[in-house]
Amino acid sequence: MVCIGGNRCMETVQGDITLQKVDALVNAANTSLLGGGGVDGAIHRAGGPAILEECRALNGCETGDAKITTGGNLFASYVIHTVGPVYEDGKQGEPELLASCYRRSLEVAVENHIQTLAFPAISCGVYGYPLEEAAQIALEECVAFLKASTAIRLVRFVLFNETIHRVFQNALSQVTGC
Ligand code: AR6
Repeated sequence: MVCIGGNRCMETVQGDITLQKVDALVNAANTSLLGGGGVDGAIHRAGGPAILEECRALNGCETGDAKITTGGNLFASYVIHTVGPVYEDGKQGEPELLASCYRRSLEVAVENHIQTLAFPAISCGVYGYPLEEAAQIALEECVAFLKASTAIRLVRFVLFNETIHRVFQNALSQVTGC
């Protein structure tokens, strides 16, 4: 775990995001917000139909933006749904859009008085973002946010397998110098 300014911490763990005991989970959704596979499917399955019902009222979400629902049956009280970019060649605005997912998710968290949250590796599954680049962007954006704001106490990255976990762990050390 790496802490910034004494009380804002970041960590990487390997595991299933749906089991995390934090205030909010971030979901790697699609623009319809009506569910899908991967982490999106897992969150909707674990949280139950209340999440989808709330999502229907949100009118979708643009790539790079984030919207919030409650957490249904999850331990987490909220789910922040963000939409990562589909990776093409890295020259279609993908880095800015991916950074925006993390920033907007953290902004929505602060607006809703959320203090602890868990992120998956947004865009690193079906959307095909190269892992090292995605991890660097994710960590840089979150570190910058925690340096500028005291509202969030914990950002946990929950990575589904050992390879992705190692990449995010290295990026955390590199970005923070710890
Ligand atoms: N906990 C943590 N990470 C997970 C879990 C889980 N339970 N399940 C999968 N992952 P993806 P994307 C990891 O494909 O690339 C959906 O259909 C997975 O190993 O879920 O942003 C949406 O509806 C990978 O590292 O999201 C969209 O259509 C990471 O989560 C599309 O996929 C993200 O993989 C979004 O694609």
